[in-house]
Amino acid sequence: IAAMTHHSPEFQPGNLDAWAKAAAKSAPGGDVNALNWLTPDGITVKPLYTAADTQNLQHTDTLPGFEPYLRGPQATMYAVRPWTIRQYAGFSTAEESNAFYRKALAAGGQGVSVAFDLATHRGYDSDHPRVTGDVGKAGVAIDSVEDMKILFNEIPLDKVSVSMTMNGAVLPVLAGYVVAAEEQGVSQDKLSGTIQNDILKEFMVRNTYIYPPEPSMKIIGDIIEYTAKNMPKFNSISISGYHMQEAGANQALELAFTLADGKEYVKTAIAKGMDVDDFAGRLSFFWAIGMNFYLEVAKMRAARLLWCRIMKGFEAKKPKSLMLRTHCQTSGWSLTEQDPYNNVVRTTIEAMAAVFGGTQSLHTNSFDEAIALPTEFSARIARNTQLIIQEETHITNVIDPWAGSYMMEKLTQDMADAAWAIIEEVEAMGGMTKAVDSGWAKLKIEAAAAEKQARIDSGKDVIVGVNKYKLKTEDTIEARDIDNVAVRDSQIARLNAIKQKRDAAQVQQALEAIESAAESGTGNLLDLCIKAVRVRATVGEISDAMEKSFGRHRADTQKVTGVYAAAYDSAEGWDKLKEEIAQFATEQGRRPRVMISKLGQDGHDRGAKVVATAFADLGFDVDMGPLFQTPEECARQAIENDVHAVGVSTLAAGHKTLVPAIIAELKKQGADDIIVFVGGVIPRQDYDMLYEAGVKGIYGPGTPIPASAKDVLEQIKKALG
Ligand code: 3CP
Repeated sequence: IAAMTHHSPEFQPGNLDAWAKAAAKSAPGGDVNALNWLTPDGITVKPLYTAADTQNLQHTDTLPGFEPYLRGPQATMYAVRPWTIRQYAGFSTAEESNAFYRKALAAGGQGVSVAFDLATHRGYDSDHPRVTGDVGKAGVAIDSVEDMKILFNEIPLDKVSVSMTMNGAVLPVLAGYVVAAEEQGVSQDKLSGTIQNDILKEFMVRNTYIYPPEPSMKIIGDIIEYTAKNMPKFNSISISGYHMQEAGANQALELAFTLADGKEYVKTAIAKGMDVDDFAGRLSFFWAIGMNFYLEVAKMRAARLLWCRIMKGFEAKKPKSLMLRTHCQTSGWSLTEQDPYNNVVRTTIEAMAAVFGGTQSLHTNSFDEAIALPTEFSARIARNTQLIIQEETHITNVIDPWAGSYMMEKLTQDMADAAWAIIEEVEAMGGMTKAVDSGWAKLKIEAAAAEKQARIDSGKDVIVGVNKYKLKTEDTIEARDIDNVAVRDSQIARLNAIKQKRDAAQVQQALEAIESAAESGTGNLLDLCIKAVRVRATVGEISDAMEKSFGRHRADTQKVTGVYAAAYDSAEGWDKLKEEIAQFATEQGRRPRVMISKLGQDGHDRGAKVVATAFADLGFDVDMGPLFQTPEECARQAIENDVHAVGVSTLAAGHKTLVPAIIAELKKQGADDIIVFVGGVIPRQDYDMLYEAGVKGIYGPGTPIPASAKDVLEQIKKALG
């Protein structure tokens, strides 16, 4: 029988040489190699894989639940318990967000994931003058434990696991959650959940830091220490590659930098005198899952392989210390404003990659997120995407179903090798803190982002509905709008009420204890913050107490050059535009000068950086405003630098407040000849309002940069008469 099956008379299988000859007949230029895809990570993906590709791989005979956990951290994975459906949400007030969570849990959501507003992230109370445009936008406003208690009202914190995406104001927020639970009758040892608490990536990409790197790392050490001792079920950190990919990193870069960040946190905790096995089991990870389907599955498998290798390097012994557990979120960046229902399809494909990759928890984006915060309707479709995969498809019955695929096994190894090479490069620099401090890591990601944008703008990378198969007219869809003024007013009223009722002397004492611990480096800061929150100290007050000795971090605004131009290879329009800009310079005696600015607490600067790079490559004189400017500061800098135009990049829904404010400031400071244009995430229904306020150009997601640059040049010329 064996002989019969091996030499089946039913077919003649052919061999690789014969295949190459047959394939060459239809391959471009008769060359099979022309069918290879060189990924942005530098990995060659071939059109065909065979047993020869997996012959020497060590990991292919391993099992789920066993070292190196490549096939999954649990022996049974989804066959026993599928991943947690954990949808990231939060907006406006604690009352509204609480109502949203409760409805979501009742409709199939399985965990809570809190999005805080940018004022909270950056450690400001809602009454701070720097955050007028940010309160309640892009997340919920939290000023004190009273807000936290409302946020979790009737959500049993001993049963529902809660993830909190917080990095800057991580101490007062985590303390607020602990005290809210305490006042619900739930002790610390029963709390299960995760705090993001990953500051290194903030300095690279997300920018919601408060303090400089060194004290920030001390805070992380204190949190790992406190939770290991008192909150054994709580994941002390969610080491995140997500924001790196969102900022432009390819998969290998995301994987490498994230694992290297993880190494740095492990070193920090060990340096505090902790035993690696006492905390490593509660380190968790977070990946972005974009449209490179095969690469994403391979990335997740490779991540587990490498983390096990890294942790063995630290001599970790417990299985939980060696296994990488992760949350995933489908890519927000991959969503398009154009033809937005396509985003349901994109998100489904990405969710499948996360599931095939073996995620422990998943957020699927809503289709309208390139436009605004999700509506009830879009959030339902997003959640149902996961419920359908879990309950209708039978995908969950098989563990690590891509195992044994020649392609997937080889790609997993290739991805691991590509990332490991970068990790070694980082190690040679002295570790991730150094790589981040020097700006090297950030520039690597920004260069990848500029290259990607150039590939899209020149049509090499296809995005349906954006640079191919475009609709002639777009229907507007319903978008959620937050009345930021009303949220701010109600937050300020509650803050004032708390300040009147509490014992001021107790608060003062608790804040002084934090201040002196920050100063001396002794004592556990989370422990002290919990004590301060109990007596009703606010997020802003606690953050200020530490800022007194830690200081506030200011980032350099370096930018890459030449990368966009090198990757943009549709020369025709490009060269003509460069000539027009050169001609402008001849006529005016100087090049057109633009200032690209970020206003308010929105630190998402991928778009701003890519635009700045591309405009500079075209011949504009480009100033990059620092992050977190107020309109008044921005206007002053624009006038001092004598720019022709200010381009505001806005991604966190602050545009309706901040854009009219910058125009008013320019006028007030006597410079209404400086034109203002806006780019980023702006619902169509807000366009008229912005034009009426005096904006000269609005460039939404998907606008090719050369097109916006040409328009800006025209507007500058018009303004000059
Ligand atoms: C699971 N369990 C099992 C099995 N599966 N036990 C036996 N057999 C199985 N097959 C057990 C686990 O060991 C665990 O128990 C428990 O069930 C829960 O499973 P889990 O896999 O740990 O799942 P979960 O509690 O959901 O935790 C998932 C991780 C956590 C570990 C990833 O960190 C997490 O929830 N992260 C979410 C992070 C997040 O939502 N971030 C939002 C970012 P034990 O614990 O007892 O072992 S939103 C950012 C958006 C962009 C921005 O930043 O702006």
